[in-house]
Amino acid sequence: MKKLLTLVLALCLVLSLAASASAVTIAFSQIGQESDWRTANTDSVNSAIEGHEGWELVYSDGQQKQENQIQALRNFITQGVDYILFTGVVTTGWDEVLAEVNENEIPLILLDRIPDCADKIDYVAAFGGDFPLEGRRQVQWAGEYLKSLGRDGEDVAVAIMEGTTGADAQVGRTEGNLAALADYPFMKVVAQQTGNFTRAEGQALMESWLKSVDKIDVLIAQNDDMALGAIDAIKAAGLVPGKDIIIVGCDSVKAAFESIVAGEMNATIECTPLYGPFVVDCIEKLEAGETFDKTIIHPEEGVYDCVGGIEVEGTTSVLASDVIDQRQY
Ligand code: GZL
Repeated sequence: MKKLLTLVLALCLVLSLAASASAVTIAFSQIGQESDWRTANTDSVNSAIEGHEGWELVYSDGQQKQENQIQALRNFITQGVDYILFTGVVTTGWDEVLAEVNENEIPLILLDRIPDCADKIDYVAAFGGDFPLEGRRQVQWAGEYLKSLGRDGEDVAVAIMEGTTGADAQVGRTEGNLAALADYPFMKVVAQQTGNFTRAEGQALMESWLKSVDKIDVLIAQNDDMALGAIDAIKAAGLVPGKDIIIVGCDSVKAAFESIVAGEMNATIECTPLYGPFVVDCIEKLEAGETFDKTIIHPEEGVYDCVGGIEVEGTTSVLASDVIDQRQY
C-alpha cells in the first residue's frame, strides 16, 4: 500500500511539473489600483489569463510608480516569461527597459497607455483607448448640452481636471479637450490642474478650486473617479452637482452611471477596461503563428448621459438609465 501511495504521489509530481513546464507564462506589468477603471481592467485581463487552459499569469502591481514597473519588467526578463503585457504609468522613460525586453526576444503586447518610444521598439500588438477622441467627446457633449440649455450666448467657466501628469490618457484627453474647445468659443477655461486620476485627489482639488476660482460652470474630469470626488466637494460646499456645476467624466464605470441616474453627474465618455477578450484572442493567434500590424487597436466606445440625444463625434449619446443594468463594471 505504501509503495502504491509513493508511486501515485510521484506520478502527480511528474504530471504537475510537466504541466507547469509546458504552460505559457504571461506577465502583466499593471500601473496600480488608482481607479475603478484600473480595477476592472486588472480583473478582466487577469481572469482571462488564469481561466485559460495551459496559461499561467505573472502579475505585478506598479503602485503608480515607474520605478516599480521598470523593476517588474526586468524581473519578467529574468524569469524568462513567454509574453509581456505592459501599460506605463507615464509615457516617457521606457526606452531602455523595453529595449531589454526586445533583446531578450520576449513578445511585448502594449495595452492602454502607449509609451512614447513605441515607434522605436518592437511590439507584437497594441490595444487601448483613443484618448484625444475621448477628450474631444467630453467637451463636445458639454458644449452641445450648454447650447441645448440656451447658454451659448454667455461666457461659461470651464475647469479641466486632468489625469496623472504625463500619462498617455492625460496627454491625449487634454489634447482632445483643448482642440474641441475651439468649436465652443463661449466655453472659457478658468482652471486646469491634475487630480492624478484618483477620487481623493479629485475631491481635494475641487475643494481648493471652490475657494480660489471665482466661478466654475462646467467640470471636465478626465476620469469618473475624479468627477465623483469633485461631486463630494461640491455637495460639501452647499452647491448642487449636475446643476450649479455641469460634470462630464470619462471611463463609464458603474459608479458614474449611478451618479448620472441620481442627477449629480451629467455624462461620462466610455473608455472600456475590458481587455481580457483582446488579450486571449491576441495570444492565441500569436501562439498559432499569426502576426499583427504595428497599429494601435481602439475599441468601439460610446457616450452615456442624463439627457440622451446629444450628438458627439463618432457616436451618439445614450441615457445612462437605459443601460446601467447591463454594465459589467
Ligand atoms: C484609460 C486609463 C486611465 C483611466 C483612469 O485607458 O489609462 O487610467 O481613464 C485610469 O481611470 O486611472
